[in-house]
Amino acid sequence: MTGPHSSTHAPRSPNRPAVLVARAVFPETIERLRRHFEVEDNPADHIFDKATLAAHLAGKAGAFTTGSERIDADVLAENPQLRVVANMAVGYNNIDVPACTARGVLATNTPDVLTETTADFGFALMMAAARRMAESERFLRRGEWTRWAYDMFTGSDVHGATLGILGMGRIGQAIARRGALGFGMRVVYHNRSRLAPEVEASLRARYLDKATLLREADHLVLVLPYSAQSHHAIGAAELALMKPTATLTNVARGGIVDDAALAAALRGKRIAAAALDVFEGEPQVHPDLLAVPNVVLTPHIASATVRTRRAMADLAADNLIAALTGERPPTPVNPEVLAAGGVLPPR
Ligand code: 8YV
Repeated sequence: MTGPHSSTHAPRSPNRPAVLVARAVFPETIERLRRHFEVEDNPADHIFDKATLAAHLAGKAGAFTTGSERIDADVLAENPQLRVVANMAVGYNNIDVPACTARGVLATNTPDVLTETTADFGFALMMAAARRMAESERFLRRGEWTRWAYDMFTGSDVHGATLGILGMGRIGQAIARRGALGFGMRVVYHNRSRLAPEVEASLRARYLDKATLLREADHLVLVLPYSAQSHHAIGAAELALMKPTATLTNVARGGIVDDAALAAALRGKRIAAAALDVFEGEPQVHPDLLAVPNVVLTPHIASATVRTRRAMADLAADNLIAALTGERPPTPVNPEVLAAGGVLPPR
């Protein structure tokens, strides 16, 4: 939706804004930002703890962040000069947006550019859980495959099954489309707000209350944003409502699922299988999840194609450059800051 729009001939001035690029990113992204800003980058890709992040932000008007940097009220208070936080992610639960807004700091994210890529991966994970791909591959690698058997790694069908989607935003809708149109699935969903009838019709999706969704889904996929409200949206009580043959896939955020409760449900065959790309406290993974066989575990890579990661970096850079050069950033999270005229330094 956006592309790099920088000039190679941007004027150099000692008064150029300073920005921090908090994690290693594409060298081309750094080069582009250097045409506009004094850039402190992090090629060694250190993960900054809170105090170190706050210290590196000293004197910076902008921050290029990822999900691993927490921009909270303390970090903002230590850096009153900060004007823009451009997050290279669609999710922004690492940023205290109300605190940003209160200080006139613009936050931006990278929606749309990762929708289809993330939906591909969510669908692949769901299929992997249903058809026991990771579990059977580990069995083969252990040298345990000595003969065919009629019931070896029998899973459950994806085609024609009921696909349940919790969180029907852009990525949820892209997964629904794959299920309905590609695999003949019956799509049911729950979301804070119900989709317009014509959107429901195009996705062949039926709205259900959350408990009914949990009861009806053969394959439940979580694609909702993380917030205090969605913390442990799937815990022991919710897992108890699911079919014993069901699978659960999470490509949203750690913390939406109670990982300890899920591990217990998988161990007890309360549900058949799960597939997780995100974890509470990642990159740590709950040891009980590592110990159960019927779960596919991937290291938060749903958006990880070369093209999409590049598009995310480009969009985060578009936002940072626009916000600090008097243009309207393409994807603000708190546009009320722009409306209040709060973000831009005097030109
Ligand atoms: C990112 C994501 O890889 O966009 C998001 O919200 O979770 C992933 O695509 C990760 O957050 C890095 O910033």
